[in-house]
Amino acid sequence: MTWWKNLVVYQIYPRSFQDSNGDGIGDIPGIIARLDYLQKLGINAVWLSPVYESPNDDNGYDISNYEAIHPEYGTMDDMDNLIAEAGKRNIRIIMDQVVNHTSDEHPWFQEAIRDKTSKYRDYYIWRDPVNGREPNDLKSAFGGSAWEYDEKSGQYYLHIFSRKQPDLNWENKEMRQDIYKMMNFWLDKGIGGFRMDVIDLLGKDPDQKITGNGPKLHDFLKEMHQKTFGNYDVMTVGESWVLTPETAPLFADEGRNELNMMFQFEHLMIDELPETSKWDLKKLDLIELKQVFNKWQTGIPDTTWNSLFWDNHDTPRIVSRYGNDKKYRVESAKMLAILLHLMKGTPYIYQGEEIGMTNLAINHISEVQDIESYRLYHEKLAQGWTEEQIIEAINTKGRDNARTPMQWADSAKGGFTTGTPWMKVNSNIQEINVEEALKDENSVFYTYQKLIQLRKEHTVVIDGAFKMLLLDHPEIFAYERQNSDTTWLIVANFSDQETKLSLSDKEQIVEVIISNSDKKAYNLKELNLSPYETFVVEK
Ligand code: TEU
Ligand code: CA
Repeated sequence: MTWWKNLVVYQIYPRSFQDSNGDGIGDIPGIIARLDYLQKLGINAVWLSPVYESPNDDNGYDISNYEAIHPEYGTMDDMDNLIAEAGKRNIRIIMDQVVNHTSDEHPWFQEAIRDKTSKYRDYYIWRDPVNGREPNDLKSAFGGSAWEYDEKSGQYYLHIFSRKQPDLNWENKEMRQDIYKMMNFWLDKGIGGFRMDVIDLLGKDPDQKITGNGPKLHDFLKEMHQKTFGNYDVMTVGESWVLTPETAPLFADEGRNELNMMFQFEHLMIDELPETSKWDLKKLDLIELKQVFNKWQTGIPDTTWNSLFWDNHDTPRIVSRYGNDKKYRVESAKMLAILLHLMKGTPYIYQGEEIGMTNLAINHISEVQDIESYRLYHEKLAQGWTEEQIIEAINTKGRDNARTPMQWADSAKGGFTTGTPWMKVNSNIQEINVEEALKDENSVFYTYQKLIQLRKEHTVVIDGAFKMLLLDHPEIFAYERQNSDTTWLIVANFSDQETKLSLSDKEQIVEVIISNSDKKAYNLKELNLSPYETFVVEK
């Protein structure tokens, strides 16, 4: 079954979606209360970021009990209720699965650290010191060494993320069986599938300093498929920051019996200087962006399915990043939506993207919530960056940009919570909020709604071949989708300047399928596009 090719997924970051009890923290009853809104938008699956028990060192990506709901988010009954209520609205719940690491407060790790001879010791990755120091120079994704010393046993444990996120040892068979059992616990609840966190790290060989795509990775994924989701009609999507068109099919090609699709991030890494980090900024080059999409749309086998996304809980808001969040916020947000949703693959919308929510501007480190930005701040200060430079980097690329409370009404109190929100609310809430968006038939919301509808009504959106046009044009992003009976042309002026263009030798008037202008038709011979103007027509 490939039902997941036909739908659009909506990602919920529960902490910031909807609070129901006034503690300022989003929760599961809050999500249930907003299901009608999601149904109106038209999505048919929700990817729910972690709601499990967690000390929240990394906002839930550090799990201390995989089979319990964090009391902040509600109870297991609430969760069952969410699955059922969503099901009534034809929405399936995709659970976030973090199986590369647990929290250091997980009972397995607690046992492992308490008793060196416990069977749980080997559920994690321990090494003796080398010359009185860390076993090697592997770095944590959040800065500093990936090895943490445990005084009591005189050994180091591995943590690719924070030291409160010890890596699981996938070489240990019993550990793997325990994880599979836990995954089946969720599958038996009738969930719609899994989003697998940092899935490429499972086969790591830390002694060789191999983290991503290690030698046993695909054996583990095949085993996981066979023991868990392979036995259910669910969808799976894996996350990998180092994916290439060559490695994607290894995870997601139809015959592989591993995952259904992968998240790759190449299109979101081209505004940084090559071989540096996400904090070293570079201006977006549209031609480069088009090359990346072209590569992923045409450079992988037909049997490997793409996922499509601009935003998630780790990345800045796309309208602030590749669009224009000031004068042309609405136009550019619609442009970005149209360009992405009509490519080949399953689109994902991150909460708030559908109303064009923007980045957050902070002035001071005390306003930062995210562990990654917090660690960065101290690391860069030590390296001699000025405070201003760091705050600017955080405002541009920090993860908090995506994590501000959902803007439901013209004040947080009117929508997200009746209490004090757990994190800063964006100051543009009066102008950008769901209530306003629903009232305005020209809002970004209705463009997303229509795109979702088009996918349901026109197979060309799902199975049409992709052909990039005008690859070397510095302002235009244009492509075609074509199947046996239909050809769609998608054209965007990806710039804040007026742009003239001709796409036909003769007069050719074509009717609009969707656009961000009020024109009903376009003459392909003579196009005069205003900033960010985007249209789709049948040829
Ligand atoms: O993210 C994977 C990951 O590699 C991130 O650290 C990413 O590099 C960073 O967010 C970019 O700024 C996943 C989750 O999506 C993220 O929220 C978690 O922090 C991380 O795994 C650890 O579980
Ligand atoms: Ca709450």
